[in-house]
This record gives sequence, C-alpha cells and structure tokens, in this order.
Amino acid sequence: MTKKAILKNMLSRLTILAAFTLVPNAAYAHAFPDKSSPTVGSTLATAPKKVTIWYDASIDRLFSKLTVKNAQGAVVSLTSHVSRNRIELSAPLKPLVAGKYFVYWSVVASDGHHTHGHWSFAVK
Ligand SMILES: [Cu+2]
Repeated sequence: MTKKAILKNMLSRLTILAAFTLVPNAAYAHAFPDKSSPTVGSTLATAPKKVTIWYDASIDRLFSKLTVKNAQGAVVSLTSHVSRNRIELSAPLKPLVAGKYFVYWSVVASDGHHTHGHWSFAVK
C-alpha cells in the first residue's frame, strides 16, 4: 500500500471507531485481559519466548499493541501481532536474561474504546 492509501485506510477506520463510540450499548464491549502467558506476577525458571494476552472481547488488529521492557527500560519484544480471531495479542521476545520484565499493552475494542495496562513477570 502507498502512504496515501494507508492514511486513507486509517482515517476510514477512525471514522468507524468514532461512529461506534456513539452507540451506548457498545460500552459493554470494552476489551480487558482474561489471562496471559506468562501469568501476571509470575517468576519463571526458563525464559519465555513470547508473551500472549487473551482478551474478553475483539480487539482491533491495527491499533492494539504489546511491548515488553526490561528493568532498564530497554524494549525486549519484537512487533506484536493480533490473532485471526482477534482476541489474542502476542509478541515474540528476544532471549531474556534473569531479571524483572514489564509488559505494556494497549488495545482498542470493536466499540472504539481504548483500554491499556501493564504488569510484570520475572525470570530467575
Ligand atoms: Cu467499550
């Protein structure tokens, strides 16, 4: 796609998201994490190769992202990806050494509502 086509696509998506936001019932479709791998706050003996978060509602494939940082704030994850069924957000990880890691997620649900959060896990 050309830059112009990408921009046009993004603008049309934003218009759809804005329209959805006006529907009162849609408020129930906010997307929040159901579970994750690794689990929130866990300490692992073996470094995980990826982080996955499962959501309770469909998330947007373009506007949903996950980033993992180490205790020094360096990004240790590669580009995140939303699954075909749109409830799974995952990112492969670079090889991790022992330490604490922070997972930052930000998603847009089908009703256009944005939710975000962060949690940590450790590798010993
Ligand atoms: Cu909502």
